[in-house]
Amino acid sequence: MNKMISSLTLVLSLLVITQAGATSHDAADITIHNPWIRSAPPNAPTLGAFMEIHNNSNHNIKLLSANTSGYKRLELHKTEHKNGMMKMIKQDFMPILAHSKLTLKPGSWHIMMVSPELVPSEGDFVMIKLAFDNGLSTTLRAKVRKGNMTMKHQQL
Ligand SMILES: [Cu+2]
Repeated sequence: MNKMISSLTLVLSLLVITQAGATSHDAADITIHNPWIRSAPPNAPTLGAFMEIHNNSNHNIKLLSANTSGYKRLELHKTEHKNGMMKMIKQDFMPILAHSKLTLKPGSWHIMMVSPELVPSEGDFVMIKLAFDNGLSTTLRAKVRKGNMTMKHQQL
């Protein structure tokens, strides 16, 4: 009898934890629009992933990391102008301000996908997992497509 009660208590506790988790990390705080990856030649050493990240909450949120399988690693990058040059700088996080959005696009903020095992073809989808500092993580489906070539970025 005691054993049964303790299992029941465990189940109830788990339910409570699950529900608490759902409210404190409300998925609606962050919404991702238009995730895409710029198509690249089969021997490309890196690929760029782009999207709009909307923060619908009252507080600033940081994107801490991006992950996927089939790549050596994913890095958070920002292309900056320095002394007339365009340079990609690795970032520790991407800031998404309260009630604002961060646009990841060629020549600006982007996720750099380093050393693909196999470069995806145009029309393919790649799953990318994003982790934020509010505990939220979300997996998105990014379509591989042609992007406008920003010549300056290409010269890097
Ligand atoms: Cu980059």
